[in-house]
Amino acid sequence: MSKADDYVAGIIAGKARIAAKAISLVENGDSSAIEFLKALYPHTGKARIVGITGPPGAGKSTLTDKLAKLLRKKGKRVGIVAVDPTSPFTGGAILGDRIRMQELATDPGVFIRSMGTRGQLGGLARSTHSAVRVLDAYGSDFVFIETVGVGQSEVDIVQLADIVLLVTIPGMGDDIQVIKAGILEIGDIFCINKADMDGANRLAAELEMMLDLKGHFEGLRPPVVKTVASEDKGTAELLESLLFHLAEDENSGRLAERREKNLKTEMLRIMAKALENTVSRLTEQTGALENYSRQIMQGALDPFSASEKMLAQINNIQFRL
Ligand SMILES: Nc1nc2c(ncn2[C@@H]2O[C@H](COP(=O)(O)OP(=O)(O)OP(=O)(O)O)[C@@H](O)[C@H]2O)c(=O)[nH]1
Ligand SMILES: [Mg+2]
Repeated sequence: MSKADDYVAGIIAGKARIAAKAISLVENGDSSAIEFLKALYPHTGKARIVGITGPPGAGKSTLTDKLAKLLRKKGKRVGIVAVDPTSPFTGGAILGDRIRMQELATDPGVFIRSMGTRGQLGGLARSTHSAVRVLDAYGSDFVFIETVGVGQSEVDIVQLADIVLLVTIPGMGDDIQVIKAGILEIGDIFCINKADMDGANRLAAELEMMLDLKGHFEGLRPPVVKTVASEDKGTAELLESLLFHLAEDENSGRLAERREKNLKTEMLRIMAKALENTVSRLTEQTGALENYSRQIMQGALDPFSASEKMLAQINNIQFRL
């Protein structure tokens, strides 16, 4: 049995240690990971992938913790990937999240993983996609991906998740402006957390009004749900909304449509990455950049023709995570 087969067998047998090791390989960009990811793919697709995004400190982790506990009561297995854009560290724990999710961390039906984005500005960790696939094959019924909603990460999470829960909080002043500028397109469910603070009702009314104005929705109209995550209030209703939305999307075919669309984006990303990797290896190994730039400087060539020549030398595409 190959190493890849060992990983696949361990992951689908629900062995936490092997799943953790597999995610580490993926995080380290180990090219051997591609082998087991290929073999793992047929074992994926069962988990529902839930993106949770919103401003820093909005209560995303607290909400995830509560939703996960409710799902555990229903006998569901839960995977959680917390992406921390500020952390250069990977594999380890984000202390705050671990504290907030301490009880969950000892539950064998829950797998929690924190990932740093390694200095990539915005966006998901490069390996988030693959980590989610591992947790899917591992037997999670739901995989939550928590990201801080800054710039690119919102867009990225839409391209990965089956459903996106957008968390907002009252009292952020012009925050609603941010919502207007495109957030409306991203959330499938709007959660107004910290509803114990002033302004929650007004924020809810404003959101509903903006949804009225938008008028047209590809799937269900996004519900607006108020919660106080720290007191576990409204969280059961939030979960209801989430499950209802997912069921509707599945029945209407929208879930499959969305997954297909996301797959296209993923393939484009894989190919772009592979070409970039192949080009940089080629130019490093052959010193072609130096050669050609010299020729261009001497007036013997132009950058397009030089690039054409270099690309023509590629006979083997090297994939990278
Ligand atoms: N008043 C109030 N505080 C809350 C509520 N939910 C969470 N908190 C508190 O808000 C703080 C931030 O909560 P987190 O769950 O860490 O928020 P987060 O969005 O995951 O934060 P980052 O991951 O750092 O962006 C914690 O101190 C929570 O206890 C709520 O509904 N009301
Ligand atoms: Mg958090």
